[in-house]
Amino acid sequence: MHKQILIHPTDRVFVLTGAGVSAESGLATFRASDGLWAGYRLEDVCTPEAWERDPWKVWEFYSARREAAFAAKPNPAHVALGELERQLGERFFLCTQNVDGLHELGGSKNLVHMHGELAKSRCEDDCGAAPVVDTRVYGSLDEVGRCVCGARLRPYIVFFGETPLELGRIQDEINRATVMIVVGTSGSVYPAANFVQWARLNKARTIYVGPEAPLNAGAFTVTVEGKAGEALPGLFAIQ
Ligand code: BV8
Ligand code: ZN
Repeated sequence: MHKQILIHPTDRVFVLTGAGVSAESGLATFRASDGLWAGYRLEDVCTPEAWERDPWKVWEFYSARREAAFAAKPNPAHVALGELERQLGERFFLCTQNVDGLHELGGSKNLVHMHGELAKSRCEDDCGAAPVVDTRVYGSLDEVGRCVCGARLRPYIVFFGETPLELGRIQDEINRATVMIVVGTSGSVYPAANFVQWARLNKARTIYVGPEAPLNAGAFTVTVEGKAGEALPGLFAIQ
């Protein structure tokens, strides 16, 4: 059991999560040896060039991700974060890099998916139509749905080289946060890996939770070593 983290009545908590928070739900992370990138090169499935070059390869990868994510269950890490939000109300904000829906299933309500969501698709021509809920697991390119404008649907995913979603809202929430808790992310992708630096500039307490040190470990004042599903329940003492 780790030393508890005190959350004071004036604290505003910003939580950033990565693939590690879904690891105990059985979903592969990216950089583990048997991780997602082990089977695919990110250049082949998660860049605009990859989409132009071979849209089926992209849909094959994200259809497999949908299949896995929709069969997964939230784990105690998701539930603990849902509970923390219930206790803190609007003093809590969750930003996830994950595209699965496990935070919502774990009880989180006030969150943003800065890199998109598996359960949605969007127009490949960015015609202005809103993303659509789409949970289909496609078997071939000609099965892939069409936008109202007739263009092909692409995954509602932020590819490398594309701008993450809701950065304005994220920036506001970081500026207001007095505590930043980062859970289960290697700190290898930007701008998410910079959030902890922004929090430090605002004199926030910065806490990392995970089994191994992230690349940006030096930016954290407190490190809670362990799996999220074991370390998060009971970690926070709300004053
Ligand atoms: C942008 C899609 C401009 C959905 C993803 C050179 C230098 C610096 C930056 C760049 C550069 N060249 C290019 C860039 C920018 C680039 C980037 O950062 N590249 C990297 C490779 C260097 N970034 C971008 O292109 C981004 N856009 O920069 O636009 C801009 C910038 C600012 C403002 C406006 C415009 C867009 C990046 C988005 C790419 N899409 N996902 C999907 O397929 O899922 S990224 C994807 O990988 C994730 O979403 C996540 O963000 C990222 C990292 O993955 P992690 O979540 O950290 O997972 P990982 O496997 O790496 O680590 C798992 C961790 O869990 C480990 O630490 C492990 O210890 C831990 N763990 C394991 N088990 C557990 C656990 N923790 C807890 N409990 C456990 N049980
Ligand atoms: Zn369209």
